Amino acid sequence: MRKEWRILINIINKADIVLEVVDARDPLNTRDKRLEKLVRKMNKKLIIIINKADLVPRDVLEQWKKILSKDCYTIYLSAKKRLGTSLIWKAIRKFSDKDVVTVAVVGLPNVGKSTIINILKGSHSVGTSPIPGYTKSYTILRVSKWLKVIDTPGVIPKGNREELVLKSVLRPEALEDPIPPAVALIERLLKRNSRELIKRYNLDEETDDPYVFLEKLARRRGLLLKGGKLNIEEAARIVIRDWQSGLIKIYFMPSDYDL
Ligand SMILES: Nc1nc2c(ncn2[C@@H]2O[C@H](COP(=O)(O)OP(=O)(O)OP(=O)(O)O)[C@@H](O)[C@H]2O)c(=O)[nH]1
Ligand SMILES: [Mg+2]
Repeated sequence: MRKEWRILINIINKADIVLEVVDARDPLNTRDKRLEKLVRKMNKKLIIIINKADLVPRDVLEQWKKILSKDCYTIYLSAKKRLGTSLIWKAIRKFSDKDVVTVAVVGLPNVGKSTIINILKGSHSVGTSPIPGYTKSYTILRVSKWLKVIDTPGVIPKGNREELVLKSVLRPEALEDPIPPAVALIERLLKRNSRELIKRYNLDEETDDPYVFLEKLARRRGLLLKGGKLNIEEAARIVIRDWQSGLIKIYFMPSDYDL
């Protein structure tokens, strides 16, 4: 068993309730069923928080909530914009009336776990960052008379590099060659909403070819290597970074999946 996994089991053991945070732009792709199975096996209450709701229209959030609610109690909110965050307190109280409740906040890197912890605490107590993998250790915080929360490092799910980039868990700098994962990401984004992607980068015309897209972006931004060749790698990193930090206003819907 991996060391991180063993530590996580220890943390979950300390908790009465586990909050799994997922990204509203792609909840299915950013939930971790292995983690959910573990929580259930350990007989802990699980609540799913669909975070970053500010990046997705309400009717789509409702659709996702309906789907995830089949598996467990689900709420959606925006930690960054502080919208719907009182729902967390209500959800926790719904599942425990202990004098002091301990809650572990878990999920993939970059979904907003630490931002949620800070919202509950009401101050900037733990570090947050658009770069995935920021939180490296566990922090237990007393956020109110009756509530203790535990911030945790993101769990890296199973998957190849392309899949991990799509899930926003692998920073572009960690990739030796960012082009294949960027191509997989761009292909998916173009399929979902090519107009939005073209608009975001001010490109002159539509394309459904991710390589052509990267070339156009490199040209548009004047990304050149010595000798004048286009710096496609840098263009690839830009798209990955922008997706991970929420600058690309594209989201996925249940209808994009075979459910
Ligand atoms: N748009 C938007 N961005 C958010 C929201 N919540 C968090 N973020 C941003 O998402 C990025 C990651 O947030 P963190 O709270 O550091 O995420 P984390 O899950 O703790 O990440 P790791 O520590 O890497 O596991 C930061 O740039 C946050 O500002 C939200 O509700 N909406
Ligand atoms: Mg964190």
